[in-house]
Amino acid sequence: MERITIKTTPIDGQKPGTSGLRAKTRTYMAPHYLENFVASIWTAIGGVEGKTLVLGGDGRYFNDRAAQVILRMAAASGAAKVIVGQNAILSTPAASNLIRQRKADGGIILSASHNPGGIDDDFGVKFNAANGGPAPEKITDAIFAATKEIESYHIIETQDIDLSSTGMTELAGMQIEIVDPVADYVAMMEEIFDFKSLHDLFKTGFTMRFDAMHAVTGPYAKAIFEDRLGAQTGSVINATPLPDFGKGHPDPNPIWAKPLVDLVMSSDAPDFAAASDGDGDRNMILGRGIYVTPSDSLAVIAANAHLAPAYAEGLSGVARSMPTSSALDRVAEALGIDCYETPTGWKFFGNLLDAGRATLCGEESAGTGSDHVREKDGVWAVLMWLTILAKTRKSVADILADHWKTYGRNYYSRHDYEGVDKDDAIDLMDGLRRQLPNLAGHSFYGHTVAKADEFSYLDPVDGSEAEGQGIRVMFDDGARIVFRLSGTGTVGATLRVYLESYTHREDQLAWEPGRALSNIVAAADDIAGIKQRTGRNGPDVTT
Ligand code: VG1
Ligand code: CO
Repeated sequence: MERITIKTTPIDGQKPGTSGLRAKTRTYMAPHYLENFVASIWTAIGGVEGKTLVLGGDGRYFNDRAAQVILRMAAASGAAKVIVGQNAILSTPAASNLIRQRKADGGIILSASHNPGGIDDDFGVKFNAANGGPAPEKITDAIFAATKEIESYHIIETQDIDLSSTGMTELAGMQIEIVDPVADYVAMMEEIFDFKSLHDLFKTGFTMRFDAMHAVTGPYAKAIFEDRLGAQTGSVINATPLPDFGKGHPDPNPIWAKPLVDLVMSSDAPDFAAASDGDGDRNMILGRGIYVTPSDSLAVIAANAHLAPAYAEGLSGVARSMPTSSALDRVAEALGIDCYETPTGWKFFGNLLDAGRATLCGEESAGTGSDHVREKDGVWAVLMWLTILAKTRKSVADILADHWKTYGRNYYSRHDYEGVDKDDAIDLMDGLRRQLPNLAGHSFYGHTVAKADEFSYLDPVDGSEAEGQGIRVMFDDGARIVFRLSGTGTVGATLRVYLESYTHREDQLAWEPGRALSNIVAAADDIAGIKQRTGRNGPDVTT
């Protein structure tokens, strides 16, 4: 066993995006790519000497190899200890929990989340700080700066460490603690929720289907829903994590989890269904005959959070990403609490959660979470819904209908144009930017623009600023269009168009979303010239 120093040169484009650095797996496997990035993380956080880190990932192709490299690099740079999930597996929320529980100095999560996995698909690495949350921009900027200057890195030359059973081991003086990836997480959920009342719900014959999409949540979901709460064996499907997610796209939405949506729309529908993504931080909620949009799910959870023991005393405040619908704002108003609007990406919620300004937060992209960790948490969101169902004994459809009656309804849809030429996408955004000063007062299909701007965020806790976070066109009737480019893709550009309209008229609460949004969709194309600039006739993915 020998500590060696390897000479290297900077690699272009190692800029962390919305959630870590994502790239094609083959890119990550190329000489020095992973090592350069990891060494740059060490540099950005002032080295790892004497520090304790958490390490784990969603089990996708190359997860196991990357974990070995990172352990050898941590040991070579003097880390005191790494706490690693068995077989290098940890869901993202479980990793966040471990960092906090063990008071670690930070952690590395190996995941490209909802992106497909496999040698020809995507891989990713993300650094989380000591609060358990994704590194804020101050740190990700420092990581990127370090990738541009790196000249060498240190690594131990050794055999692979056996990570297949729990316990303690050691590498060149660094302790390695291999932990059960599920146990601590289940213990935390038992503290937040009333498992007995959820168990009682299943005893009534309540049926559920959870699709783990061959990703990381399978073992977590089986342990909680089937083993602890008494859901029928087989309620959790696609429960075995696979390196290529069974060649699926582990993104819980009506496109990629279509079989589950088809099931709830059929005569065999269970009472409740849900799915999670590659790394276990996203969720999709379904009831018999109904798909719950993530923005509505967030609002319903906020309105009913007090039903779960951990939130019985109420919420200090709530937060949502800017493109998320304002359904949450209406709940916050009724509760008399603050509602913060942040840029896309969980890293912007960390300060609000740490400062106790927000208890609950969420994004339109199927992410919901609370201050129990510093990541969004798919299984937690499902338990929140089960709690609401257990305490109210209403159906998912009735819960939504009642919610809309009380607060009005924000119709919502997101249109994604994937693999767009990068320059075309940049031109489209520039074109929008140029129109901003002149849009107010113009009418499109009966909706008049009240205000148009480019969103920027001033963090109320540390005063940091984030600019260029999406173009917003707001109409005087509560409708809104947001345009932004994705920061998680690995090829070309993805244009995201977020569409929203609002009604409180009782005769309009049960429309098809397509009908409620058709004018807004047409307005978006008129304003941005999507068809003309991208050559696309319609979105690739609609959620
Ligand atoms: C997307 C979502 C964003 C989410 C991010 C990471 O980012 O829009 O809301 O936080 O993915 O989620 P973007 O930049 O592609 O729009 V995950 O589950 O992929 O960690
Ligand atoms: Co994810």
